[in-house]
Amino acid sequence: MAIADASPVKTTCPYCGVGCGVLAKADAGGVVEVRGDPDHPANFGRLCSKGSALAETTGLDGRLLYPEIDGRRAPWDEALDLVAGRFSETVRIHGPDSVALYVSGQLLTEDYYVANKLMKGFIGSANIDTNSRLCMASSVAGHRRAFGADTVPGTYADLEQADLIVLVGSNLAWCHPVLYQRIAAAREKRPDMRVVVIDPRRTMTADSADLHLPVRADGDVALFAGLLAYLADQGALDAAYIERHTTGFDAALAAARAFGRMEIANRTGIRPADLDRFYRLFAQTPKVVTVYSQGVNQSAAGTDKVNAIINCHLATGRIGKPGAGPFSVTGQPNAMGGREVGGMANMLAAHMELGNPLHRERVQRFWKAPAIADKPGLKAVDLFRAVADGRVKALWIMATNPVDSMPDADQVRAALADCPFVVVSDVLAATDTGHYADVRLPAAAWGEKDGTVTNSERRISRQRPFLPLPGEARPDWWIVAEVARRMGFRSAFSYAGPAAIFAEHAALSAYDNNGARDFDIGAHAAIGTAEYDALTPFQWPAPAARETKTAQQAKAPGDIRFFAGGGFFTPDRKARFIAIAAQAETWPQDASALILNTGRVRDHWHTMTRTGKSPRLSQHLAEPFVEIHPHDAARHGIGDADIVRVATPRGAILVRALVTRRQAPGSIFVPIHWTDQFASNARVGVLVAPATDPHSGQPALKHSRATVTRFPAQWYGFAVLRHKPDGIPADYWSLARCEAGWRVELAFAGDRDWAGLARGLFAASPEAETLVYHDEALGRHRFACFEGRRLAAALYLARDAVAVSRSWAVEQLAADCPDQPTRFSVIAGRPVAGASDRGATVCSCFGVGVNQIAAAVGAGCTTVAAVGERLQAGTNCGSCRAEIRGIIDAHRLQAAE
Ligand SMILES: Nc1nc2c(c(=O)[nH]1)N[C@H]1C(S)=C(S)[C@@H](COP(=O)(O)OP(=O)(O)OC[C@H]3O[C@@H](n4cnc5c(=O)[nH]c(N)nc54)[C@H](O)[C@@H]3O)O[C@H]1N2
Ligand SMILES: Nc1nc2c(c(=O)[nH]1)N[C@H]1C(S)=C(S)[C@@H](COP(=O)(O)OP(=O)(O)OC[C@H]3O[C@@H](n4cnc5c(=O)[nH]c(N)nc54)[C@H](O)[C@@H]3O)O[C@H]1N2
Ligand code: SF4
Ligand SMILES: [Mo]
Repeated sequence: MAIADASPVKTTCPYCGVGCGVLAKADAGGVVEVRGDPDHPANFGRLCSKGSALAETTGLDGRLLYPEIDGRRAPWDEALDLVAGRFSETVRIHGPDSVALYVSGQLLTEDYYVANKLMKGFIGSANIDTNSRLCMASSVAGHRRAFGADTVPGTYADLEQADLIVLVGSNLAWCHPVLYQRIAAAREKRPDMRVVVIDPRRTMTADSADLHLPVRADGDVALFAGLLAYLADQGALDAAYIERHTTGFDAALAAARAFGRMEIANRTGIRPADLDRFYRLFAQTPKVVTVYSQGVNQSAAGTDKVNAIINCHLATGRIGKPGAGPFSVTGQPNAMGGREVGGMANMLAAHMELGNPLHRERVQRFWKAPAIADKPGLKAVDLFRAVADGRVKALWIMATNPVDSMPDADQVRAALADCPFVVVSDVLAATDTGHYADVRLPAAAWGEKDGTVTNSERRISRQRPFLPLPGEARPDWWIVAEVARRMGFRSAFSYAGPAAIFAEHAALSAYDNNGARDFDIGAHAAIGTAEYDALTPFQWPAPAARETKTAQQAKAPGDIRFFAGGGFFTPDRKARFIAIAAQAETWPQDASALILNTGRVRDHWHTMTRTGKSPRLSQHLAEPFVEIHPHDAARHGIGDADIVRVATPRGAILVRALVTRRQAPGSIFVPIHWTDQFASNARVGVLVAPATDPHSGQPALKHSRATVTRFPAQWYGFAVLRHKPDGIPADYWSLARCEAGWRVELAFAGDRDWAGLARGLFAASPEAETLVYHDEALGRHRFACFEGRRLAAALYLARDAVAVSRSWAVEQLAADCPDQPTRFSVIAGRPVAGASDRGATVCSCFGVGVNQIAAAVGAGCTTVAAVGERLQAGTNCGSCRAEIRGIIDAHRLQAAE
């Protein structure tokens, strides 16, 4: 993948909050190449599987290229006038709180800034919330409780300098893979470094840890309360730090002690010996970083979990020091930028407080705004409730797909269907949310858009375009500004480009600041277009030279960490310990129900609007599934690869069973990625209750109660198709991109007209030749359709799971089939585990399958490096190394048996 001639553009990966630098370019024919930017301090050239496959996601198939009103193409002027008119009219008749924006951590900072400004300063309501509410609102609330501001104290380098890394509710190997790789590289250099993973599931991240604590769902508060008490008992506190820089320690310790050993054992479900091992390790290791993510945030006790963790770091003074601190890693590429512009319903711009009249007055003065929101707006779950009951009458959704990603997702869908006016800005024409839009606005996508993002370590990087704007797509900031201007706010939204917006944002961060607020990038307040275009990644704070007073004074020059020497953003400049009482366990005690945990897989991103376009990324896990422990599977009569109905009082979905001991008994895991665009019925949001954390309003997306039953499938099917099928008449189906087309899994509760089904799916041309094979006795039907020398489509049906190798079948779409023997071999199907069958993809960079790796291991490759040498697997992005190690270990176990 050499990028030669034309110099590539330095930009940033649009996926996770690691914020890796990417070198990208497109040739004259539009062929895109990407690789890691060796100069970017987040990744130093590394990329994960998703980042490496970015070039496969920039095609225009499925893009929304023109504005649409009620499904018909409309000129921009008409669409913008309509949106501005309806919003203005609704505000005039029903007041500012009758309209709302629902935005996203995938907007650029400039887009986000303009949307927030329009809503809070010009419409005069704080009804702007974001999918970040589902993502890290609990971390924000926890930071603000403890530090007085939403400050992430540490940096990525701390992960390499630490002697102990504790990963809480974080599947770093899959979700922040480049950070995981940085840790893995540091461990190779310093084998004494320890990693502890606290997660109910045995994830790929847990596989490579020194200690995995399979905590019971939401046992984290008890676990860290136990740690605080242990630290006090063992004399492992930093009394000087507590005394000088904090308040509330005694109350926090008393609350922690109130849990007691028994209670902690019950709530965590962890063996006391393992807990002690972890507590001892933590107490004895000064350089410890605790990384946490959605297993912490997405909980009814999310904010308490965050503060339970921070309490332990404050108590040991392990914060803001090299190799030590609590570290909330953010999910989306610009979650942090959204926090900086104050894009949530309870925040104000530039880390100012909506509840503080001085701050409100200051922001209004700076914006020269006619109004300023004077109370918090509705948080995501409440926002959609207000849409449902008619309080919100006009809603504009940008860069997020709430019909899939919200809890109680069918209620969200119904609310949108009933809402008088829905606008959706998206890059794709068909999404589950866009379906309910009155107006669809085509946004610029990654590679086309131009602006900045902030990663998890407060580093601001440019996203730069290397592709032209297709069709009539426009940047999100432009769309918002045009609507604002048409609502009558002309001068405040007359930006020449993103540089002007960024400069205004930087100026506001420094306005009346003087070190009183953490977020200060005043050094860039006068930035011009040329400097903006040349801007290299930098971390905040970056105050203008004259402002390096007060709070910054405590720091050594160039020190980019916070709080090692105190200087918190509370009125007394001290951190606050939070006394956390045990919450009553309120789960319904339905013995047959299992805890439903939800989350991510390695190679897909959220609702698959981008990764679903990549053949490589779609091969790792090609179907929606439920992970279930063998005991629970047996108890409910479920076998591996059965279709399972997972149900809660809110709804039911159909997914494939993946029976595995990685899942703890009593709980199941379903990934979040499959939407109505890719599966018959697998939107897990439909099942999840809209319970929220009382402090942050973040929904408890990892903890519902669900039942499982085997779906009584009589027939199973598998198809490969050159063309995307248009409507699939099966009780269960799921669709995935592959190299030369699409692959489809199917299941049926009863008999069908199989020939008719094949005809419908194939939609073949009249010249096509179809071969057919029936075996009534064995219960098999097979159809293969050829156009010229190529296979156009094949369908395999069986009474049991179809035993045809998926990787082999997918390859046949691209193979040459000139004569009857090769055509009959397609109909015959290569059985699973056949000699040259690659098996399910493990390494998506080089398309290496599980069977190939197993064969290499069998032939003597006993290390990940040796497998890499032979097959290349794991040698590019490294995201699959944990899986390769798993295959080696399994082989070793087998050999020992
Ligand atoms: N491949 C991939 N990477 C991504 C994304 C993606 O879609 N795909 N999305 C990005 C985004 S926006 C985000 S927010 C991050 C999320 O990154 P992560 O938070 O790492 O991912 P999740 O899979 O949501 O959840 C993490 C883990 O929390 C565990 N967990 C569940 N309940 C509990 C509990 O009570 N206690 C503890 N300790 N753990 C629990 C789950 O078992 C799961 O393994 O990933 C980012 N990176
Ligand atoms: N049950 C359960 N639910 C969850 C989670 C969970 O763990 N469990 N995780 C939650 C979390 S942490 C998150 S972050 C959310 C993510 O959930 P969503 O934000 O709903 O998911 P995405 O697929 O990222 O949606 C982004 C949308 O924006 C579009 N888009 C992409 N780029 C642009 C752009 O530049 N401009 C515009 N206008 N549109 C663009 C995409 O096509 C897509 O439709 O899901 C949340 N929901
Ligand atoms: S870790 Fe992967 S997904 Fe995240 S920013 Fe880096 S390349 Fe992109
Ligand atoms: Mo997220």
